[in-house]
Amino acid sequence: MSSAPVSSVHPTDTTHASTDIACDIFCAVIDNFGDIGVCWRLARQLAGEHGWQVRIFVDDLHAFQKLYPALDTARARQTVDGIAIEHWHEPTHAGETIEVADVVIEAFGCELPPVYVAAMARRERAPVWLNLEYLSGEDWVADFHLRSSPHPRYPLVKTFFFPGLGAGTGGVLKERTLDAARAAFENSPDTRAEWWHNATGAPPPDAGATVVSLFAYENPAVDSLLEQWRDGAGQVVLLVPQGRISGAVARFFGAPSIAVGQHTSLGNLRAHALAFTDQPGYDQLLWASDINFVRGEDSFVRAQWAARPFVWHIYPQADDAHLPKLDAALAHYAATLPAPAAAALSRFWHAWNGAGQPDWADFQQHRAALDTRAAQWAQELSGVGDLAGNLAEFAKSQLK
Ligand code: TRH
Repeated sequence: MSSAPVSSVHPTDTTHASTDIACDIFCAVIDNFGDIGVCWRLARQLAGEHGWQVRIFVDDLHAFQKLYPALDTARARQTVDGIAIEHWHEPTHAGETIEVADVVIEAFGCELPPVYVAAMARRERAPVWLNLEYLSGEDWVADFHLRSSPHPRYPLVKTFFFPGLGAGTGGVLKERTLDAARAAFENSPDTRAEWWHNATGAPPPDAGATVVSLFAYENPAVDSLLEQWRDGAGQVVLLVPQGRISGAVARFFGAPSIAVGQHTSLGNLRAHALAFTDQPGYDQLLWASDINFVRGEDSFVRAQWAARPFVWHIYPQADDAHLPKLDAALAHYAATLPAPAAAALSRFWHAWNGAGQPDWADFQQHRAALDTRAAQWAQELSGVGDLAGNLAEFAKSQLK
């Protein structure tokens, strides 16, 4: 699917840019797309909006290529969109020639190569060393954000940079051009019609239909939800980018798979299989939908900026460590929702994360309140500030 140019998000506003700051980002892909998804977005913002010279070390170019199809997975080194990309062979490799940047970001606690850390210690001026943590809406995050810890052997200090959903945290990533890109998409019937044509081969559905995008891990609740959509009173148009839940959706329709670009229907449910796109294309999918099912970290954030109701399939952790994070996000997101709508949202999110069966009618009866809250929350979250901007400001204060 090609992205309509009017609504793509490219961070190219370099007002107040500082081209003299070099930044290295180290990214180890644990699984899926969130690790590289966040790092790539951050890299593009630091380069495009702040004018930094950015280099990313990433250990999985195949995962990266899914988000950025022009990437050459065979190359050890390449430059795309002005950003240098190194295929990182953990744990010792640190590029052909070790050149330590002014700002060094280790993403999600990945270990920096020991030779690189030793070179950081030898550098005339120690770099600003940041550990970019995973996002959580929990209250403790504000207390730990920007805490630092001295290296046990070297004269180096590492600072913990915590994304978050509330005041006093690092916030979440938001490109300067994002709101304008969304408005352009929403306000142009031609752009939306072109999007539907490119993504699904079909025109936009009738205004009365509910358009749902579905990006999720394997989920035992999906059959129940598909049944409710099939048997429900209103028409549901389901958009499923290729991924871990695609097989279950196809099986519900009695097929082993649904080819990209194909659609299938049962009762009041019509499902379209979509290609996995680049990141700007994924934003457009969120904007084309009324309700978005998202997962992990980055799509969870993008759904919030899309300002529509969403359902979060949180990344499951051992010992249910993810459940307090789910509730913390709900506490922020549902804070000013009327109590019955907040309770329905909480029930639905919990059911989608393993506790009970999702009740679509219960969710839908609060749609007006959920729609209003989604737009309001996007405004509130903007108040925390964009993560790339917050990070750049902190780093610059340390470089003075
Ligand atoms: O893929 P995720 O589940 O990623 C992660 C990882 O599992 C990670 O290890 C874990 O720690 C983290 O979640 C919490 O979900 P996420 O974070 O939403 O990343 C998906 C990325 O893929 C996001 O940048 C959006 C992008 N995307 C596209 O670019 N095109 C698409 O078509 C789709 C569906 C997604």
